[in-house]
Amino acid sequence: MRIFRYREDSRIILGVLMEDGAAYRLNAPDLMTLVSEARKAGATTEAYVQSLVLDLPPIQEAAESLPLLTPLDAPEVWAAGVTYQRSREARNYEATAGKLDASTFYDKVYDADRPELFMKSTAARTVGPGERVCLRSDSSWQVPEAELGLVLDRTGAIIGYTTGNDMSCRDIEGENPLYLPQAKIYRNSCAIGPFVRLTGTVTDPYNLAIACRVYRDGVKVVDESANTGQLKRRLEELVEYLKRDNALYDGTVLLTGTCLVPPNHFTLASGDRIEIEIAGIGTLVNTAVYAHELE
Ligand code: DO4
Ligand code: MG
Repeated sequence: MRIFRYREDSRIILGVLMEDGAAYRLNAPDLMTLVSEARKAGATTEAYVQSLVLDLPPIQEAAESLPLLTPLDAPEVWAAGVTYQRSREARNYEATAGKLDASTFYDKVYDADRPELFMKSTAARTVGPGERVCLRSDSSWQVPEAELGLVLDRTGAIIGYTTGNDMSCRDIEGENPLYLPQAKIYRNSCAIGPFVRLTGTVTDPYNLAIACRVYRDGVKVVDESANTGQLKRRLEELVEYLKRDNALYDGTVLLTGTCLVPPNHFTLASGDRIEIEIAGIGTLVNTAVYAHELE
């Protein structure tokens, strides 16, 4: 059961895509309102949504063909880093100019109890499906990072899963880890959506195929795939550290780190089409452009 939003004329409509492929409009303003209405009714969100659509006619169009938006306005997007061996190798490469015998703080954080967590984005910097993600004008080594996103409520409960893109500048981070915020946070540097799959309908979040493809002038130039089974940490462990002495807001998204890094020679170019697919969760498609091209 997947929650989404789409635009109809000037209105934003909340919808649900059921396991049988039928989609319905929901009479609620947003996902977190649904969650709180379900709690008040003493039901799971899944059961509550099921009861809402019981006598409704399905939407005529396929959900994927609607003008989809971010599935929620996440007030904050946080991200975990170096949670997969693949990410550890990539960070070591960019930080040591390929001298992979050097042990780095990336090795340390991979094995440490405390995970790397950082603030990734705010609602204003986060875009949805079909929108443009941005490239920095002062970086020449930029990549998408395909990540499983957790949608959290204010207590840290995992409400559902979404697809995320943690756009990153490998040269800026590689030059000095203190530049991480600049390598990670800038205009349109984060994309999420189009769906939030409700937690109760995901059998095993540690067994999701994840793929990242980049097309340039219609030609596939990146084609990487992996599985969330390679995640070094438990999801609850990441949430527990995020919550610690912190305030969480309903609808916070936590990206869980990337297991897919394009080959080291690759950098994104303006006009590239980025597709990130997580099996059963959804495919997020964005085009990369320089920030000045948004005007
Ligand atoms: O250490 C920097 C960030 C790593 C990251 O974003 C990831 O592993 O996904
Ligand atoms: Mg990342």
